[in-house]
Amino acid sequence: MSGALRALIWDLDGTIAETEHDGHRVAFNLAFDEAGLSWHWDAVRYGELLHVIGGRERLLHFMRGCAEAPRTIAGREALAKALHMRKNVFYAELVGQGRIQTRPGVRRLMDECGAAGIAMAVATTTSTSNAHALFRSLLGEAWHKRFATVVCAEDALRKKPDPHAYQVALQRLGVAPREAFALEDSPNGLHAAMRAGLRCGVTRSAYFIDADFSGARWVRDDLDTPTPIGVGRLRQA
Ligand code: XBP
Ligand code: MG
Repeated sequence: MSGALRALIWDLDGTIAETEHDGHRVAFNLAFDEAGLSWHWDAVRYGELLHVIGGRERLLHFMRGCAEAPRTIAGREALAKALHMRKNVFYAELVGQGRIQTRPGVRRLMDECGAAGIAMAVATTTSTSNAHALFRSLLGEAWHKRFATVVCAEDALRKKPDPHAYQVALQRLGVAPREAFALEDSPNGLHAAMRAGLRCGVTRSAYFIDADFSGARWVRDDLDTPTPIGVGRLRQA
């Protein structure tokens, strides 16, 4: 496989940055407060809900078992849509305040890929507005120059573990699955990458420390520990 690497495809939430506990979760709770709802997602509850991919889908799932939620499906869908929109506004404000940082080794590996001529893409199930707000905060106004393409929820309507986001990224990159490598933090993300035919390495995020990552090329706590993962290591994987 050595030398065949043409592209690195990054997952976003949990992989590039730990966005869930201090970002999305806090923003959901701010949206609940603003709407006058008594709901509050603590760290443990949010960890359970994270198995539902997509913020709007997560809200709908939560409402199904909640007495305070609207009784009709249409009512729940309308509320989920409204809350999700406000959550994303709060999220953009939070990341704009610099509350979220890149995980160890992320910037270093991005720089190495740039120097080695390896194209980079993002395949995420988060909303476009969230991805752009986060990248602006983490990487500055010129963040988009780093990536050949950024595939978000609006570009790939079937969410992980469906491989759609990765398939769209591969198509836009113009590379075959065997020429690319994916980085993920969650079992759903790993399965999405594998189902797209990609090799995938995992940097476990806080909510998935004990998860099963069978099928990953490697599983680590981050890209720098115990030794830095570089382009050479991705080529060999
Ligand atoms: C993570 C997700 C998202 C975020 C919230 O996606 O599952 O739903 O939790 O974002 P990934 P939205 O790991 O693929 O980046 O509210 O925009 O869905
Ligand atoms: Mg993730």
